Amino acid sequence: MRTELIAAGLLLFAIVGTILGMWHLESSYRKHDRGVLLTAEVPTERGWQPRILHARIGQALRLRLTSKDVTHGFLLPEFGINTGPISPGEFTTIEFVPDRTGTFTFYCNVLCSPRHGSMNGRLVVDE
Ligand SMILES: [Cu+2]
Repeated sequence: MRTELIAAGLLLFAIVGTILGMWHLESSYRKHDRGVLLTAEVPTERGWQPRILHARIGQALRLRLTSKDVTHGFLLPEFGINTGPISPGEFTTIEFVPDRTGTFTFYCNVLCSPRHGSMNGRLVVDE
């Protein structure tokens, strides 16, 4: 009887452990999914896609940046973010927590094309 109780206890422990493990794995996948993919192309093509980003004050914003054509760079001066060069096909991930609301302009800061000067977008941070 005592052996059966121990066996049942171990089985229950294994089942609960497996369920908790799967739940943890799934929630960590979800966390990695949270980022916004931001792609760069010279402005005669599409420029930044998306051109407008939305975030909430106090909540981490994760951006995965990549380029579809030539080397670009991402500069968001109000939050002190400068990725440096982003080569075509490579990914750079940045994460930061906006500490104020407003609309902020981000730029390409690598001379990428004759239309480089118009390659910008907006980050809108809401309450
Ligand atoms: Cu540029």
